[in-house]
Amino acid sequence: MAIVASRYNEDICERLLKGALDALKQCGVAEENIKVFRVPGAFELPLVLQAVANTESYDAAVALGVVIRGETSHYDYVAGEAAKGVREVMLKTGLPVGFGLLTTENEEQALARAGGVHGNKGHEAAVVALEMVTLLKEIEAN
Ligand code: INI
Repeated sequence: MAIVASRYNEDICERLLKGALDALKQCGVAEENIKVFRVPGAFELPLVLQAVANTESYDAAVALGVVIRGETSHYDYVAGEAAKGVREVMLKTGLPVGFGLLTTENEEQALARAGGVHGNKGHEAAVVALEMVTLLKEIEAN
């Protein structure tokens, strides 16, 4: 399992990363089978996910990042392109990617989804990535 995590809004992203690592541990994934790659921001997630997919060494990946709306339209480009890019990598390479990218209006909303009252989207994304691995294997076996 590869985890690609953004450094932007790092404190919150670290909480997502902790959630993802906890989920993988709970699901029995050994630490030596988890590799964490860091990218500067969410915009860079797709390229690194594509590089991960191209190694053919990983069953799945988890994409983690936090995009918080600012005063300009930059948010829309970063969040939109990151989401489209992740989908494109999945469809072009067949690598399942758990999508743990928070896109929120403010820091409070992000914190609520990074181990706060709305759960931890990193944890959820990791569980989804594992579920997709099983599902794709099931389909291939039939
Ligand atoms: N990257 C993020 O992950 N979150 C943000 O909120 C953000 N904002 O607001 O600008 C952000 N920008 C950086 C972007 O992802 C790229 O790293 C940068 O544009 C260089 O390519």
